[in-house]
Amino acid sequence: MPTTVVPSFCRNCLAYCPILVTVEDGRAVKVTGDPDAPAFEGYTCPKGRALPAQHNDPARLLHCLAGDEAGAFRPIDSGQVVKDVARRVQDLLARYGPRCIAMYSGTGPVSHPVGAPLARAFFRAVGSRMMFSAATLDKPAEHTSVALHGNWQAGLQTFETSDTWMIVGANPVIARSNGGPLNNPGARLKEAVERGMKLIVVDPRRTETARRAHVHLQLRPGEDPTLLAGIIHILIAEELIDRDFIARHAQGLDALENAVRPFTPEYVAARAGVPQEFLLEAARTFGRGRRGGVVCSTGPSFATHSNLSYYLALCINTLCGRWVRAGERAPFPNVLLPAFTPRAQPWPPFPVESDRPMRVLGLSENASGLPTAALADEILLDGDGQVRALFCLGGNPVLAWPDQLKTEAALRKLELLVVLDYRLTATARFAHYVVPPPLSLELPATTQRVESLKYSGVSRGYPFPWAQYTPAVAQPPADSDLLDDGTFFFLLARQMGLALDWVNPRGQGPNLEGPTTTIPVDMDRPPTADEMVALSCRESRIPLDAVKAHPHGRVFDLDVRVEPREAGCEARLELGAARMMAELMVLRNEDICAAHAAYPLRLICRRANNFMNSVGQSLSCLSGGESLPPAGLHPDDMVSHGLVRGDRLRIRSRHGWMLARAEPDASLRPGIVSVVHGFGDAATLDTAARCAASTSVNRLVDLLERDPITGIPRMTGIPVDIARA
Ligand SMILES: Nc1nc2c(c(=O)[nH]1)N[C@H]1C(S)=C(S)[C@@H](COP(=O)(O)OP(=O)(O)OC[C@H]3O[C@@H](n4cnc5c(=O)[nH]c(N)nc54)[C@H](O)[C@@H]3O)O[C@H]1N2
Ligand SMILES: Nc1nc2c(c(=O)[nH]1)N[C@H]1C(S)=C(S)[C@@H](COP(=O)(O)OP(=O)(O)OC[C@H]3O[C@@H](n4cnc5c(=O)[nH]c(N)nc54)[C@H](O)[C@@H]3O)O[C@H]1N2
Ligand code: SF4
Ligand SMILES: [Mo]
Repeated sequence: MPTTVVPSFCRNCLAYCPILVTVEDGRAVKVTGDPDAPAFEGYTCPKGRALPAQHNDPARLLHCLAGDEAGAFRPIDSGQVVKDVARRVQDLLARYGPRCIAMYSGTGPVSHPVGAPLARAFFRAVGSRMMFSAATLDKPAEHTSVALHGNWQAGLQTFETSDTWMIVGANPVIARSNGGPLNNPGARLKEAVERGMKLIVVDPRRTETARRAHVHLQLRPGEDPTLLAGIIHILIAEELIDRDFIARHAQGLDALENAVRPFTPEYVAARAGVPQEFLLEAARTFGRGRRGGVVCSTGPSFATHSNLSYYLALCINTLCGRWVRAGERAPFPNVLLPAFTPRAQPWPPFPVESDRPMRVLGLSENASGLPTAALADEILLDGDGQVRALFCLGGNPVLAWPDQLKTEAALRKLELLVVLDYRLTATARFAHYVVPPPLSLELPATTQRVESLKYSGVSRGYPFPWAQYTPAVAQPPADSDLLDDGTFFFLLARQMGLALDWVNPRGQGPNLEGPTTTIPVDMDRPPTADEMVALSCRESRIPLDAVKAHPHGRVFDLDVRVEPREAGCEARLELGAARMMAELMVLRNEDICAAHAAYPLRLICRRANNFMNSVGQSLSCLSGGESLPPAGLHPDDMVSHGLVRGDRLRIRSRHGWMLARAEPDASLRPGIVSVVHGFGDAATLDTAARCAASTSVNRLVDLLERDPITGIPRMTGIPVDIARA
């Protein structure tokens, strides 16, 4: 077969960069950026370029596996897996009812987003609400803050059109994350600064992003809510707020003003550990700017008071009136999502907690969904409603959930664990069945998933009408027996005699852009992956065929204008949510001098350019064969601990310990250890795995300090000590 070069896009992370794939005999052999894709300029990162290595990885699973009690696996036909799992699920349902069947979906579905709707449909069909996801260990406050504050239907002013921008605990240059542009973020940031944008970055590390900042607030980890309250104090005191916007669209200013009164610049600067003049400069720069936004990511999400940090960030946007107004071009007009009418009006707040409690940890189903932090305990606690079967859809709980040893105990206790993954991951090693899917380049996809990021928080996705479709460009390996995630759940449902329906998301919580439609799925034969893509785009603004006509993707010529507030709309953004005002008081009264003599350093996490969470460490082209995660330390801390670059380091928290590789990093605030998350293996299996297991940062994380609404544990600013191992 000849060699061809075909356009596609990378689905490793939610930037979905356009790529060119060189295909030989149906196999992907090379990936480069696609210079013909508008807006991305041929940009890719090492993970994208490693797609062929991932697809051709000798460790890739080509057949389903069945595990036995001793932890050994044997290949098994996919049809047999479907029959076995169906029988076991039916038996559990008959004995314990639907609540005993749960799902955890991780970041894997980013690579194949149209599988998840059928997984959810399966759960609806069996009557179980027990659908958990990585989103509640990631940025659950994106949802709770919107529930408490409300959201703006037309969206936040965009990075592209702003003259100030504040990024709190994100590093978009490396993570293509919330906070910055997705299309070649390094170049976009450089351009923005050159055209005069004043960037404000809040991060304990002078990151690749912070290097472009006008003001970098290199705060103590976890002091984000203090710092944001301080900024609000200054904005109000110096009258840098948009009183006209507030009067028309918000309420609760007096309560907020009172609650932030004790957060004086002196107090905040001392507590957060930043120079007072930097704090004042940041607030004034943002307040005096014409357009801009404050956005948060994992930094403040992993700290305590995460809902409050995100809430205060929304309050700053509202105080400064940074929401898109009537007559302006709508920043997120939907291309492959259905058309809607963006209006210059709020979606009102909604209840942040439901009256559906978990059995454990005092948590409930909440605006961010079901708290994954509670799932291990839900499995471990005997009794009515106990979770006994888990479907793990593209996730790696052993490395991603807090308290690794508890996670492993829970997975071991399950009566049925089905892991849908392409490798025998740390988690899959506990499975009764492992079902490998075709990989991304072997499946069709669209960029719709990135558009729907705006349904999680504010300012996410492409703020321009970009869309692309890719067919499958490579073939699954010869003689493989793979099931994509959607087909697996379809076959399982059919085997159990269930009918599925397809529902596409239309918004966040009760705030919908339009009515959701339910499409019955033809249960006679499994839909092909392309038919699933078509279902997801059934009501798209631009028909899928029109997007397919541009194989390199296209910025569509959509000029959707924001409509004014509707007559009769009473909705207001809430600046003084009682729960948040009370939490500000708690924050102010915290004993910040509480000593941690035995644990003098603070652990923070970060992403690395070569890995997507736990994916990539096993590919030598990305890891360089290194199995220990890098742990950055300020050079002074290296010296005082007698460490040199490359030393094996033992990091200990009150909960556990891990091994890492010491790296001097002058960009860090002194007193901090910055570890890349996602390394490791299962700790309670064989000896070989046990050595690797000690490199997971979740050995150090426990559930004692957790958010009262979302349950997300403290994963940054963890008191630790270090020693050479
Ligand atoms: N201490 C600490 N804990 C953390 C974090 C941290 O920084 N520190 N980060 C948190 C965050 S932000 C997140 S999002 C979570 C991550 O939580 P998870 O999503 O549970 O972990 P990942 O490592 O991203 O696992 C993704 C899995 O999907 C698989 N996969 C990839 N493509 C496909 C596909 O097409 N189909 C299927 N079925 N599987 C696929 C991969 O092989 C991989 O095993 O961890 C959280 N936990
Ligand atoms: N290359 C790469 N890209 C990824 C991923 C990956 O693993 N690798 N993972 C994807 C996923 S699942 C997610 S959720 C996103 C996450 O995207 P981001 O949230 O941008 O993740 P990071 O790059 O780790 O940036 C978090 C920053 O928070 C800082 N930080 C730590 N503690 C604190 C604190 O207490 N306060 C403040 N203000 N900052 C703090 C860290 O120093 C770090 O620079 O990235 C996605 N993209
Ligand atoms: S940033 Fe890297 S991993 Fe993410 S889509 Fe682009 S090439 Fe792929
Ligand atoms: Mo994440």
